[in-house]
Amino acid sequence: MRAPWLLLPLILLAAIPARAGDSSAAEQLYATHCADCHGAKRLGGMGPALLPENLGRVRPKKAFRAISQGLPATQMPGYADTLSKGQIQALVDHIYTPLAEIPPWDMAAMRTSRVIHNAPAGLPAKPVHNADPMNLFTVVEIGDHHVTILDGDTFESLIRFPSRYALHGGAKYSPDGRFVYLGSRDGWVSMFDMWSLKPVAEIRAGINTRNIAVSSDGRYVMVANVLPHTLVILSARDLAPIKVIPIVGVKGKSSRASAVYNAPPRNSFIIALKDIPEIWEISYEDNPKPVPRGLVHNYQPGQEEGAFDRGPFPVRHIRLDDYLDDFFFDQDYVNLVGAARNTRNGQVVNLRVGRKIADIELAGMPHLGSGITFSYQGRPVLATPHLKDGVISVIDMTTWKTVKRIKTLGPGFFMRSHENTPYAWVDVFFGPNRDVVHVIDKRTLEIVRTLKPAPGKTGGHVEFTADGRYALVSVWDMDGALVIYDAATFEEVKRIPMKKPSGKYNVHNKITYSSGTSH
Ligand code: DHE
Repeated sequence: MRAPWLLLPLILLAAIPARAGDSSAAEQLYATHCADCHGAKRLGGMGPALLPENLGRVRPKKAFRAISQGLPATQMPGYADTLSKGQIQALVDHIYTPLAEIPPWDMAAMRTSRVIHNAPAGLPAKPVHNADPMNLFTVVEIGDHHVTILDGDTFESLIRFPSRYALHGGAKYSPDGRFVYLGSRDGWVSMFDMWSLKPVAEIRAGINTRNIAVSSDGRYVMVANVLPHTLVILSARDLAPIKVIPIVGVKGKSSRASAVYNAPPRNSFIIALKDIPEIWEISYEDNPKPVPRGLVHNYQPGQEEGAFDRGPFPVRHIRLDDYLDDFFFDQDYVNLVGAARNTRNGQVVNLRVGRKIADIELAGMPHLGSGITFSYQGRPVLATPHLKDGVISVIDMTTWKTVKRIKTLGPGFFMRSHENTPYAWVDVFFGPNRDVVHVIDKRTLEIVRTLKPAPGKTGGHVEFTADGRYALVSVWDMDGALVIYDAATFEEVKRIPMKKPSGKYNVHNKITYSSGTSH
């Protein structure tokens, strides 16, 4: 696979005087020192895009340090000897300034970006390794932008390869578990064959992407973008672009996508939107039912042709009374549950009737894909950490009432479990106790153990092996590790050094849509 982001050549030019706030001098500095690798318009090239939307998680101070000192383990050089502090600050200000117009990223741009590494027709008919293909893990290491494919029985790495810059969100698998699809914040989608251990194809489907989803029939990958305001449908066979759907609401306003998920029993993708109070459902069936354009409830039989979106990929708009840019589903994919923008409560939206059916007590925004569902005293419940409070909400999914709020040692990002374990594991991601992981008994909703995988280093994101016997926890540090615990005794079994491992995704748990993990 091509190296993900290379070289920012150091061009020793006479210093251009610039102070913070002097935009034309900053543009000139950018053109001289950065444009070769990061693109003339900051949209990325061999280096990542340098737009506020893409830099969201990098603080300006860190960007200042990166420009001054370079970035270890990459080919980004330091400019402290070439540029003055004022010039570096001017560059920092420049890259945090939004572009005046959202640049287009159309089919032509996508096609130009597409790389076929190994054509699907030439791939082997069976795995080239002896590991159980159903118990493999894709582990994303964001520290140095690599991916490890891990054997879930031996906990040995089968391959470690460079990824695109800043992969984010869950890795998604083809329904048979053979191919893994990875999305990067910069809009790259990469497809990797877990049987031959070879990359298949890559495409840049957006300038800034939220996440991707794969259809249950294994034919399509949908990409949800922030920049531009589009959804993109790709062929899951080789990432050929099929359709770009502009995100424009019933009132004509465009929106950033928040997330896309596959809804298996519905044969559709469900999309949450950031700037318009709507949820979209897009069927990927061959002969989808026509969907009324605009409001779900406002059509009459006999309306003229143009009133219906007859597909393919027709957009069903579900209107809401508040923004809902974060949700997950019940196990039947009938209801979706999410936090409302007002941050005081959550909403339950029933996909059959196409409207909100309940408000729930879900203050504060959980991180997307953070929660799980399980059975508690014979009732289906959902449990989710909150991004801002040290608490887990457990909510009855029949009455939508809170069953319990479990206090933790700090706000968490991810909660995970498995059908074969009575325990749910949740990290504490923020605050002085960010190095601990709690184990909660699903039968009593009590914390029964608090683990500290690496004192002083953030511990987070748990995923189980296919049989639920082992729990894998990340130590989020450049000098980090994947720590494997026996899920029944909580004893450490193995520790594999890794560079800031973030998410890890088990093939079986993902393709069976286990209730203990994200979908
Ligand atoms: Fe994530 C999943 C959004 C910050 C690591 N994150 C997701 C998903 C969304 C999302 C929409 C679901 C994708 C899916 O499953 O396909 N994340 C957001 C945010 O809005 C937020 C709060 C701000 C932002 O920067 O966009 C955010 N996320 C982070 C981080 O700071 C994390 C910890 C580090 C990082 O890589 O940026 C982070 N997000 C993750 C991970 C997943 C994820 C590891 C996949 C979890 C899983 O098990 O499926």
